[in-house]
Formats: sequence, C-alpha cells, structure tokens
Amino acid sequence: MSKTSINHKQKILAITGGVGGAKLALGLSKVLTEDELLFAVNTGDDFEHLGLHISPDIDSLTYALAEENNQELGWGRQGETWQFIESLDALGGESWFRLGDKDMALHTHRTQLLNSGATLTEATSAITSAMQISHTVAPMTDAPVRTIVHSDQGDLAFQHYFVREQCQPAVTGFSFNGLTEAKLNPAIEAWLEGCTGIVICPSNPYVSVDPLLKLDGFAERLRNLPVVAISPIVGGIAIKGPAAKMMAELNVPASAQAVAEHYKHHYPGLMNGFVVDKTDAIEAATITNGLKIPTIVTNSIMVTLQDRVDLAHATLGFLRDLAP
Ligand code: FO1
Repeated sequence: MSKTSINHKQKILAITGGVGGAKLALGLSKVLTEDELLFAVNTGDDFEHLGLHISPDIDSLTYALAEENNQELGWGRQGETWQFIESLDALGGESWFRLGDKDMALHTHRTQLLNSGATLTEATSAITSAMQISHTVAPMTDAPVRTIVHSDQGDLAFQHYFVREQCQPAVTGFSFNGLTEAKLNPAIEAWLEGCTGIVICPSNPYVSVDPLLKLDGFAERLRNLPVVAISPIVGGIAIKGPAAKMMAELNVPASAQAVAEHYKHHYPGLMNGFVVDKTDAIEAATITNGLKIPTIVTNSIMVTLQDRVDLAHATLGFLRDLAP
C-alpha cells in the first residue's frame, strides 16, 4: 500500500481502544507515516492477572498494526496454541482469561520490563519496535487507571465484567479508579503541538474513549482542533463488543445518533464531525441539523484491509474539510 503524499503536512492523533478502534488504526497506519500519525490508547482495561500486567487495548492495537491479530477471536495473536492456559487449567489455576502461548511472551516481557523500572510507555515502545511497528503507540498515561463497571452484580473490574462474566451483568455506570491523579502521557501532550486533527476511532464511547477524554483535561486540550469520531454503532448494533448492550441498559437508544449525543453532552463543542455507516444514512441529517455536528455517510464496516484504508481516507478527507 503506497503512502498517500498529502500536499500539506498532516499531524493526526488517533484515539483508540478495543478491537473496533484497532481496525481503523491499521487503515490509518497504511495512509499516514509515523511522522504524521500517533495513537493514544486506552489503558482502563488493564489489570494484574497471574502476576502479569495485562494491557488488552495496547495489545489489540499492537497486533493489529503488526498484522498479527487473531481475526477470528478479535483479540490476541493469530496462529495461537493454548498449551500454557490448558496446562494451567489442569493445575487448577485461573484459566477464564484465555492467554495464548505466543501472547504469553508479550505479557511476560512487558511485566519484566515494568518490574525492572520501565514505564508502560517505554515497555510499549520496546515491544512495538521489536514487532517492526514504526508508528508510536502511546498509552494514555503511565499511571494506573482502572475502569470499574457498576452493574446489577455489583462493581466489577473491567476484565471480570467483560471476560469472566461475559458482559452478562446489566451495567448502571462506570468509574475510572486513578483517573483524577493520572497525568496525560507527555508523548501525547507533545504531539498536540502542531497537531492538525483528531480521529476518535470506532471504539466503545463509555469504556474505551471516555477514560481518555476525561484524563487530565484532555478534551479541553482538543478544543481548537478538528475532531472527528466514527460511530461504533451501525444499524443499532456494535460491530464488536458490548456497546449496544450497555446503551440499552443505560436507557440510551443503541444508535449512531445516541453516540453523537453522548459526546456532545459530555464534551460540548469538542466534536466537529461524525462519520456514520451508510446503513444509518437516515440519521446523518438529524445529527447534522439537530445536533449541529456535520456528519458524513460512508462504509464503516471494515472486513478487508482495503475497507480499513478507505475509511481512513474518508475520515482524513473529512478532517481536512473541517480544518479552519
Ligand atoms: N476477550 C475475551 O472475550 N475472552 C478472553 O479470554 C480474552 C483474553 C484476552 C487475552 C489477552 C488480551 O490482550 C485480550 C483478551 N481478551 C479476551 C480481549 C479483551 O478482554 C478486550 O479486548 C478488551 O479488554 C476490551 O476491548
């Protein structure tokens, strides 16, 4: 895939978390060089497990950018074997969080780097470099931030909700332990100097995007930049993950429009543009005229690599049109 030679310098920040966001991230990485694009990643899903520091959203993005991600599962690495986790299970260990044999190398290496004093940013850089990823994958912060899911089965750590309980509990809300004390990753702060646009990838607004936007006044720092979000909801369903179920439980319609309303309500003035799938073309007019957020319609269901690249081009073209 040839890199598009943009006639003027672009410096894009892409906000991503989870599997849906990682799909567009790969498309963006094919269009923009490492000097034009930086990824800011949610770390609220992180947790300590089996003595390991697990960073699922960093890993989903890393494997996606390395084109090593497991397309069937959506998470983890392709071509996996499961000897470790099955042996652990046989020993009576905790096997509900499926750790593949190759994936285990990444978790143990990261944990060893962190235990030897590296920051999460440094550990992530060591791993992405080793996997020949040229773009920067920046954790939103190096401080510990942990998403807590409030539900009808009590307060749950994110992975307990998402994997152990398989998203069954009905959610009533979310909180982010450690968020108020956490500082924005300096690498992200530095990138904002001269940044020409922000892409909010099609990630879960509540648990993948909100932690980032609420961190250290980050949303305020984006005020005078063109910001475009791609809806993670298409035709009333989330392409991947529990976003639609969460919305239903929060008495919010599972629609692209409701995602736009979420961002407008919580971050007034932040969103300059919204991208919906052609399935939801009818909502585009309502979002544009009702919410006063210019909205474009395109194909946002990414099956092939070309779909990912096409959505990246459509989003970047929209950002350029919105730039002052
Ligand atoms: N998701 C699952 O639904 N089941 C799993 O067993 C599982 C294991 C896993 C291991 C490593 C990793 O990086 C991610 C893993 N995920 C698993 C996905 C993960 O829970 C989610 O991708 C994010 O936390 C939500 O975006």
